[in-house]
This record gives sequence, C-alpha cells and structure tokens, in this order.
Amino acid sequence: MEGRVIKSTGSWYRVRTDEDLVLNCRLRGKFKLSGSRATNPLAVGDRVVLRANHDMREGVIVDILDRKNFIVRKATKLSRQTHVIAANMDQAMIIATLAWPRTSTGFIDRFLVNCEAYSIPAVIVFNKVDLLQSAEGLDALREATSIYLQAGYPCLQVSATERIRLDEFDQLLAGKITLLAGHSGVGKSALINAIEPDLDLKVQEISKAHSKGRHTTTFAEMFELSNGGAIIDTPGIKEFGLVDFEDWELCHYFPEMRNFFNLCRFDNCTHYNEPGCRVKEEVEKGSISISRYANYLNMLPGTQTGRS
Ligand SMILES: Nc1nc2c(ncn2[C@@H]2O[C@H](COP(=O)(O)OP(=O)(O)O)[C@@H](O)[C@H]2O)c(=O)[nH]1
Ligand SMILES: [Mg+2]
Ligand SMILES: [Zn+2]
Repeated sequence: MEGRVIKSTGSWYRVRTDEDLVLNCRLRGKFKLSGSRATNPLAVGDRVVLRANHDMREGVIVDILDRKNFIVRKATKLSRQTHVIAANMDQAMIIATLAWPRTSTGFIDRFLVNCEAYSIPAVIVFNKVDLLQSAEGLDALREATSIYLQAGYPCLQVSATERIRLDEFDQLLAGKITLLAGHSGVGKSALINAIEPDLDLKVQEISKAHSKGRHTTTFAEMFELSNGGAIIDTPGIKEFGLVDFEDWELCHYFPEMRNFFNLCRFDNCTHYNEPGCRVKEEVEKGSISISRYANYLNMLPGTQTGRS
C-alpha cells in the first residue's frame, strides 16, 4: 500500500493510505537515506510504501517515494545536519497582518525568496482586514496588496472573525497541500477553524498572542481539510532555512526582476550600484516596487550581517 505521512513523532508515523485508512507505522529496521544530512528520515507530506498488520491499524513503512520538494532547517545553528520540516507541498501560504501584529515586508519577502528557491508557489493572505476599515487602514492594505500583485503573487484579503472572503480562502486550499506560515498572532488557527470548525484549534487570546518562544514543537503538523486539501502548520518555525546563494543569484528569486537582470551591463550585476543596471532603472520607473527592491538589498549576502 502507499500513503502519506500526516503526523510524525520521530519514532511513530501516522499514515493515511490511498485507500483512506489511517495507520500508525514504524520504519522498517535501520532506515537511512543514503547521502542525506537529515536527522529525520521522514516528515509530514512524505509519500511512503507500507505493509499493514493484520489488524489494519498498524503497519511498517518499507520505502519512501521521491519527494517533489521539501523544506529543511538546520538541526542546530552551527550544525551541517538538517531537519526536514515537510515534503511534497503544492503551495506555501503566508498569513500577514498589517496591524495587531504588523507583519513587515522584510519578513514577507524573505519568505517569498525561500519559496522561490524551493520552487514552491506562494500566495499571500492578509488577515484581520476588519481592523483596517479606516482611510489609512484601507490605504495600507491597498498598497501592500499592490506590491505583491505587481511582483506576481496571488493575494487575498480576509477576516477570520468577520468571515470576509472565507469562501475564496477555502477555494485556495481545496485539493492542495499548503504550507502555512506567519507570525504568531496573525490568525492562522482562527482562519483554519473558520473553514474547518471540527478541528477546533486553539486560538490564542490576543494578550498572549505576541509573546514569543511559547512553541517548542519541532515537528510540523498536518491538518486535513474536508475540501480535500491539507495544511501543514509549522509551530515555532518562523523561517525555513534560507538557502545559500551568491549575490548575483538573489535576483533569480524575485520574479519581477527576471525579465530585466539579463539586460544589465554586467553579467554579474548585483543591482546595487553598478552602472548600466536595468533593474535599478525599472525601480525608478516604478515597474519594480521600491519596497521589494529595498528588501532585496537587505537580503544580499554581502550586505547582510550574521550570515556565514
Ligand atoms: N479582529 C480580528 N481578530 C482576529 C482575526 N483572526 C484572528 N484574530 C484574533 O487574533 C488572535 C490570534 O489568533 P490565532 O488564530 O491564535 O493566531 P495564530 O498564532 O496565527 O494561530 C486571536 O485573539 C484571534 O481572535 C480577524 O480576522 N480579525
Ligand atoms: Mg495558532
Ligand atoms: Zn543590475
């Protein structure tokens, strides 16, 4: 039988088979991915081959199928070993709020760069739009949305509590495996509950929502939805490991720069202050947003502190 890992504790794996059975499984014997630096051989989202016990409640995983994609983070800060967070995602969704709490564009852009680097299509959902009904609030929402639409990312404005555009939110998730990201307190749990009340996820009181470091879970959780989709929540994992790249490569991960970076005077242009830079010209013309460009500069390895 084949199936998908929907929960992992490190020693036990819950697998939903293609026949729609749910089995608790162990890995067969010594199971190591050859050449892998991963501390965990399997993660949620992995497709596996298993053998069910007679009771059809437990089984043994005998093989892992090739991954379409996967995301990792370093096992520890200095370690070369990695921890696989999740595999086989169809898309990644960042939940952002412009207030209570405010998600910075820097955070959004770093997330999007990671998605591009891992070739995972990304969508941006602005939640709590009910709190942005003043003129300034609506302006901020319009501006943020236009920045990301211009860069080529689908955007949706929703409210979990006021049930605004939740049908579209549900449609975005239907039939797909979606990696969910976003700061604590932006309403991830509230949004999932709003479309799938039976899950009854814990929604934090707003006073506690901002305190950091509450989550220590290291394993991502998968929530299956009745629309045929599934959400992978990564508690405590704010950013997945930034892939290593060279200065000149970063622009490859900004879709709106892709039409232009070949037109710069220098092949190895980093679009910082080189003469004849077409990307900078487009920023001046307005076809590349200043906000995205500023965050691009911040992310250039050469200009960023704390990167090795
Ligand atoms: N006004 C408003 N509050 C919301 C909305 N969505 C969530 N919240 C509140 O924001 C807080 C954090 O929500 P929660 O789902 O726990 O955030 P999570 O940490 O991202 O899972 C809770 O107090 C929610 O009631 C929304 O659309 N509008
Ligand atoms: Mg939550
Ligand atoms: Zn350039």
